[in-house]
Amino acid sequence: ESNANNSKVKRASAPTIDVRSGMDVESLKQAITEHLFYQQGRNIVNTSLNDLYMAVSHTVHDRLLQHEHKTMNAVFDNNNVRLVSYMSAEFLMGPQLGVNLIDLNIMAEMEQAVQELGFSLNTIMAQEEEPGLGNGGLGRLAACYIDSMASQQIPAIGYGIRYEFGIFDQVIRDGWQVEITDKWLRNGNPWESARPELAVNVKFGGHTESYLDSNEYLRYRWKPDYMVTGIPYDTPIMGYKVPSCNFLRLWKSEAEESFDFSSFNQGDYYKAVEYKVKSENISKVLYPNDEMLGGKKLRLKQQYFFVSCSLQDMMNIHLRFDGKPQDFHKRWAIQLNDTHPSVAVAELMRILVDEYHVDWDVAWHTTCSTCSYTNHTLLPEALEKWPVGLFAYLIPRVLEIIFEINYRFLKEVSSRFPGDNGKLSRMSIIDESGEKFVRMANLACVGCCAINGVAELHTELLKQQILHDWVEMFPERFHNVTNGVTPRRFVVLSNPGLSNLIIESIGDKWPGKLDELRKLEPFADDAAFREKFRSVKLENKKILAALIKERTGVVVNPSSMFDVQVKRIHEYKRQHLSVLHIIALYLRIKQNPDIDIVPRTFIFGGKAAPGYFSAKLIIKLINSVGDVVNNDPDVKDRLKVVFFPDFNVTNAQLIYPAADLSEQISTAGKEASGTGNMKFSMNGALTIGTLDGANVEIREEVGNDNFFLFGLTAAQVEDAKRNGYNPHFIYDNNEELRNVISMINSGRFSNGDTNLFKPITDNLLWHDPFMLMADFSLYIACQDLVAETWKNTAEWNRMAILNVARMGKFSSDRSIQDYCEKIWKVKPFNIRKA
Ligand code: F58
Repeated sequence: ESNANNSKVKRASAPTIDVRSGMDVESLKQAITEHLFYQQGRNIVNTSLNDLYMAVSHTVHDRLLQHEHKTMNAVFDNNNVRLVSYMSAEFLMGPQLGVNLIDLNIMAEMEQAVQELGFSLNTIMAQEEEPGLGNGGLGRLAACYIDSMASQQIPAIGYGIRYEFGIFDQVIRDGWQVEITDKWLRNGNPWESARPELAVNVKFGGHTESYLDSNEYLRYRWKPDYMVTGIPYDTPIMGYKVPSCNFLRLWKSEAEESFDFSSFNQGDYYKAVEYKVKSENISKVLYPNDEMLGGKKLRLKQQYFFVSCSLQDMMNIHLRFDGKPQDFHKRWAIQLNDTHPSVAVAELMRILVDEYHVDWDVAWHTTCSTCSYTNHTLLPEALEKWPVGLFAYLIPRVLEIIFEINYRFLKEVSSRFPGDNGKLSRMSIIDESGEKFVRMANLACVGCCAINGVAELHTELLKQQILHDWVEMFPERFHNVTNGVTPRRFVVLSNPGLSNLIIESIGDKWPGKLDELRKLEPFADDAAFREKFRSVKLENKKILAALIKERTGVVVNPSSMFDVQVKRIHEYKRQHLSVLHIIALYLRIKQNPDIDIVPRTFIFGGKAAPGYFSAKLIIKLINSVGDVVNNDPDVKDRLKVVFFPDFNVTNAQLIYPAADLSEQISTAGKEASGTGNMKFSMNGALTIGTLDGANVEIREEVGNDNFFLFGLTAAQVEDAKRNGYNPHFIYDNNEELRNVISMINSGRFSNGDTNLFKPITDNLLWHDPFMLMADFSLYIACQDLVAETWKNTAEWNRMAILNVARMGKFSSDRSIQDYCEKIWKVKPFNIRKA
């Protein structure tokens, strides 16, 4: 009683405290303390670090919800707003607490609040287990884009799958990758809210029937074998220093209740349980393949499940605005992140035609006007196709609709290109060259009003190569939108030292308007500024060095050049080309131990798909070379090789700021864009790279003199292939290359085992599909130039500062503006003015 009275008295004397939305230190402290008690049942004196992390995050989440609520009210009050639906099977979000504090502009207040409670914010932030719901670039791009849409005040929802297990955790045992299940939800997730009242059902299996409706129209209905319920989980996505807050809606699959003990399970308990397991399995795990996709039935179920849930949800929202079903495209612009959600084209047709009885032609116009498709790869083996039989078995009505779309489309092709049977069979949605497949890229190209690549070179190659027929048919559909990354996460949050230095020099507008960084250019010639820049980098390298020691046991020298390649492990990305360079340097030292050589620390990180043998062997090779080089007294610590385990967004945030040299060395024409390349440059690393993906545009922006270019061009790669490329000939004529390969084959890095790395060296000598042999000498020469440049510290830092200053183009804010103008025709919606 007296306590309650006391607190009343207290409140009356401190009227400024607002536990739910106050942004001042006192309100934050009180909110944390209350969450700690009422949600976690703890006091500040007996709290665990995780309970404290939960309380701090709930405190921030409360504030986000206020913004989300206001944004959605303003949007739903306005009948003329077109919303964006970003559909993606992956969202590689990374930790949430830090970015949300930056977006809300309360980092300093929270630091102080937590400190006054006796803790450090960094320790609390380190507690967060990141949602790794993506493989690599494609999933991370989706995360950057929903950040930028909120910051640009574009009303948008990200739609995807709430995988219970995200991308596996990687540990290294005896130099090999071992995969561990990612239990990211084990300690709870304070950022999401389940919305069971918005659940929807998705049909699977069974058969279709025709019937006559009350107007005597012939209609079809789908009698499924079973249904699965999708439960949405929402995570607020705050804009940077603006009041707009969107959300990410991820679907979890559950058994549909009425089916549980329905007639088909009547009295059969085990069958009912089996059905429950089968339903929950759909959103259980993310497929960890970063390029090739096997014809896995569960993967197709995942795709259809989240697409159907999302479209039903979007239709519900549309109808709530009093829209007519056929006006769906006026309410929504859908962006398909690769072909993974491209079944949306057929599913939207099914909803319009079967469920809302819209005429086919009207529905087709609505569908095509709604959907757009982004392609992320030129590698033919990565183009998705599904056996027709699997489609028929899982989603029979959707397949019928695809057949109908295809029939009508092929009629159009033959009338436009009479007699061109080659074109007809290449453009058909159904591949009939052998076993029949549904080609998902073709479905997307038929049913989307816009198709885009992710960098200029990539878009050009798309038009010349895999989508050539489509350009001839629909030239107006093609666009380029060069990728971008969010500077809030990858500079402001990851690199506070650099951010503060930039703010001191040019003010604090740049994180929301990255072109402002141009104002840094004059500072490149200012020796005092260069010195501060160098010292920020050195501090970042010390932090990374400590972490490397902790995670790998290897001691590295922070003043050596940090030469970094972090990305998924793949032959086309050529991590092994960098290994050949390391061995070449090692050989130079062995041949002449007193040689003057620039001290370097080679840092690798990245996951290999669990079934990708060659990629896993490359990881083993990196670790094996490291074991020898790091422990050879002749090297005198001048070279160190580190494989940083479990590369993820959290680790990335510590790695980019500490890099001196960024390795972007894919075979020209193979990397669609790359986005790590942008994150490195923004943090003041220089790039050594090929003319591939967005490297081309990065070099254009930073200037040829501030970029280390080497290697064949995409056109030269194609020419060499056409003219009979002979890697062994190159090997025979290059002594350094021969010595490098012989050293691997001698068993020097494999305890005398001369067979372990044979699959790699044999492949290079006899096939070399990614042309390492062709680029080897050019790469080595370029690396020698890098080393020469490094010796001139002032010059190196001048170049690095110019890289930072010229990265404006690569903010994902610019990419989103491009999508808005070229593709979505959507304008920012200012909720304050609404
Ligand atoms: C990547 N693709 C591209 N796919 O390789 C990269 O060049 C580009 O910058 C990035 O997309 C963003 O546009 C990529 O990450 C995947 O991870 C897929 C996951 C699902 C299976 C197929 C590959």
